[in-house]
Amino acid sequence: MKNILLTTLISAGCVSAFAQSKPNKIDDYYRIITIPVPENIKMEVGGMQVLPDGRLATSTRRGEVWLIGNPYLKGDGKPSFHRFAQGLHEPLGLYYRGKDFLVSQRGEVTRLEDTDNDGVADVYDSFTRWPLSGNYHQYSYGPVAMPNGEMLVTLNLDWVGRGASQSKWRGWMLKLGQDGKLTPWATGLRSPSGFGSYKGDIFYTENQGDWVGSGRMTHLEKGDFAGNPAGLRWSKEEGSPVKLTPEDVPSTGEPLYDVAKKVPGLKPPAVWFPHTLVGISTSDFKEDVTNGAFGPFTGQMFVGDQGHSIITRVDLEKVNGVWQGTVFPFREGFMSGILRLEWGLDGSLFVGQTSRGWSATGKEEFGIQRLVWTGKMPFEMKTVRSTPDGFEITFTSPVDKKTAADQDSYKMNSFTYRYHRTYGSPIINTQEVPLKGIIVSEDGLRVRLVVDPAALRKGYIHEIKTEGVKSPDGNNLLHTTAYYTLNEIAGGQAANASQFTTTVKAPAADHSAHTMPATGETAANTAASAKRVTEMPASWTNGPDQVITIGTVPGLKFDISEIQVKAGSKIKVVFNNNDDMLHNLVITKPGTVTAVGEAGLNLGLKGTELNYVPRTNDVLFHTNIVEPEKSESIYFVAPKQPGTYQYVCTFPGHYTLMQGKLKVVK
Ligand SMILES: [Cu+2]
Repeated sequence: MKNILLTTLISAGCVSAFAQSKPNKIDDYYRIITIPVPENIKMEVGGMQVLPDGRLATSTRRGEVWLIGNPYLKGDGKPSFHRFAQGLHEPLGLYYRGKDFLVSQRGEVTRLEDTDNDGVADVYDSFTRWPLSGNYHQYSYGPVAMPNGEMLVTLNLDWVGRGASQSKWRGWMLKLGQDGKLTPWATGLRSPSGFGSYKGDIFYTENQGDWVGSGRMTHLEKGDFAGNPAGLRWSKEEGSPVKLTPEDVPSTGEPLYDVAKKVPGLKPPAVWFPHTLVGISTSDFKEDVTNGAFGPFTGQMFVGDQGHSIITRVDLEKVNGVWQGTVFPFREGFMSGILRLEWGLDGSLFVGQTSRGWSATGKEEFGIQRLVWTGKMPFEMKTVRSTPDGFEITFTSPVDKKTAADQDSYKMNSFTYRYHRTYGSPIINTQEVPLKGIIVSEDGLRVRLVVDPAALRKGYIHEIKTEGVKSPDGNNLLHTTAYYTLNEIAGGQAANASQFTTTVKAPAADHSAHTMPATGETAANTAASAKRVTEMPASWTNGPDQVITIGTVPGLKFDISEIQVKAGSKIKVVFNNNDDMLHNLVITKPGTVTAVGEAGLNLGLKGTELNYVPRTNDVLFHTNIVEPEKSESIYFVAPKQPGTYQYVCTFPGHYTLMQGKLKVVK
């Protein structure tokens, strides 16, 4: 069940392509190995590092530091667990310096040392500290070491129904010297749990929220402002390299890339992780420095996702001095929410996990797993690169030239998000990117997709689907979607039509009919609105017969699990979203809740526009997506047929947990 769900999620609606393929399972290439944790240890991983002697050190949300022996499960296959420190306040980062550890606590970085060599820390020194407001959302991350010996910490914003910086340097990345001195580096951060260096530059990952339309990864140079203005409150403080003030940042709803043209210092992301299409909450990332021990992706990045329990793959390139590139789905099916990634000494990847009291697709409360390459070459898109007139895809092994030259093997769209104070953003400005020509290389390793340069849009995510491309022995690609964030268009030689392997026939007319059918969709939305009546019908002169209030609570739950109504009675449902993420409320026919939830998952690019409510007769009534701290009321007449109906949140990834029963009685 879980595997089916996740495969569907990753392929984002291309299930049929998978169904026709020969069996080609990710397990054959990348295997997940679970490290067994004794029952009495709550290993909610917040920080993780591999020690030079092969042991794995972790810090946990419960305030402990553990040293795990034999994490590779050699010999008798049993790991050992040794508690090195305890009593810390939610340490979400850990760094081993040879003779001591630095760990983040909420309010400081603490130095831990074992001076009497009994294997337990006896020194707990305050290395550096910062003020706290007491807000639950003031997570503190790091230190993360840079190749030049410098260290970085980041401080999460408070959550007060929106992001806020209630104490100094919240929303900032700071450099941390070996002397404990903190130097502000950049701000605009909201929830920066993943950061570090990539090819010498500093990057961090961000989660959807207010001012953040979708997950993203941003290159942070000194003085950059990454988008959430709460931290700008401190930009006038001594030592701040940031010049912007909160008043400089307009909430217009234009794409961030366009606003950045008018607001110097605002930094567009290097890549977007389209929300629900490739994860919902990006976390740690690691550059592949394994020289091939982890497969064919050396030099690329692997990125964790907390909410969807997946790892994605990011391939960056620098075009005109600006970082940009592609997000690919990579591996799903981890046991809990992924927070930390670390390379093992053998080039495998340790995956530190915690649900953190929220919830994740992987249902366990916590876990440590190791992802191992089996040595078999996965058939994947390896890179996607910008060209003056489109994109060039490189594959990990040669393609079948016939399917690779077939125009129906590909589909391209571009879209973006709003930059505004609101929580999240729908997908906006979706446009098809029609193909003009295809050039398949002689060796079958590269395919150039040529489009009209006017169809390329800077600042937009270009979704590239390659569902029809097969290997010479008839296998499909393991993953058939790439999301390329196009900040700059590469220079070089435009393709000449004489080079085309395939010249695409009748591009616009034929394709637009079955790709993003704006007109058909709109009609369907109007029809669906009968299921969402937000004003009390005029005929209800005595008001509703029953008013039901349903709220949300953290951990993907409604605050009531069962409601009872009389058949045919007039009902008002008040849906209050008290949680800090997006939810809806969808009432379904008996026995259809799973099908409706899965259909919501499979809406792909259309999802946000439809509020993740699939157009099916199984949906009786629904709200739209409701932002945190907002409310929506709907009015309907309860079904005449008694029975157990259900209500569910169809926001992708929520439906397996967010369900309740609507009992209709006579
Ligand atoms: Cu939900």
